[in-house]
Amino acid sequence: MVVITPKDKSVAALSGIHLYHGDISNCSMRVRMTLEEKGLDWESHHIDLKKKENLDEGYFAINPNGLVPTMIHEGVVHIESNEIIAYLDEAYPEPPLRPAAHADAIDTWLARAADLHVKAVKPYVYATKMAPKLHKTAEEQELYDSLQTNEELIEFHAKHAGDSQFSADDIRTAVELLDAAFSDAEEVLNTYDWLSGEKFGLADISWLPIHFVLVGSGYDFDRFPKVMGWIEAARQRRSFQKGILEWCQDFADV
Ligand SMILES: N[C@@H](CCC(=O)N[C@@H](CS)C(=O)NCC(=O)O)C(=O)O
Repeated sequence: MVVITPKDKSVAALSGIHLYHGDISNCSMRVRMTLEEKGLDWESHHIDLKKKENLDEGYFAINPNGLVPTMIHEGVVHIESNEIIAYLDEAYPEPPLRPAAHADAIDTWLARAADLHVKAVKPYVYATKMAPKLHKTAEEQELYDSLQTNEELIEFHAKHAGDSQFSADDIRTAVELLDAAFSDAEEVLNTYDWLSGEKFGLADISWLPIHFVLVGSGYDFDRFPKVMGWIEAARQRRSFQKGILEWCQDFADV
């Protein structure tokens, strides 16, 4: 659980579940899916990343990294999507999404998703089909630098601002890491129906949004037939429809 004390103290007065999230954000998708799986009501605070609505002092006063999602649960501010979904599963145990028999493997998938986000998922998305929509002008980058204090994020965003581009090395590294992860997923899916084991769970919720934004960015999944079957099964779930498709029908076309 990653709980923070925001500069904006007014959010402590919010009751219930409030989610600051983005339609195209894979990290937001996993929280929306979990809320749907758990049947929880939540209040939406939508932040349009293509309009750079997160580059706002007011939002940085809630989430110091200026990232979505941020979940406020009874006035307590939670960040980090993979931590938020694990927290929700503990706070609302039904239906269980992290069965004991597969808990370690599920935790490993969640940690891997968190680890690969800035190293692989984000560079791939920002450098491919979505690049023109996510590109920051020099002015937007200047505003970003005035708000952001997280060194990793400053470095990441400087790579695609103004005339800068991600290097071929950045993209190669991203693709290698993603290929390795989906090869491992293919192996798990040779044995089980879901990445989380016999039943749909948090590992699926963590990785389905990654697949969704990568496929929308042009990543080739034909090499992974089990992964493709997994997606077809997942698309039938209400949480996929409500958490992903209702907000973002086609990642590349938004
Ligand atoms: N580790 C964070 C990453 C959050 C993140 O990078 N969110 C993206 C959307 S998926 C975002 O807000 N991007 C805007 C930006 O980088 O300025 C999490 O898992 O919640």
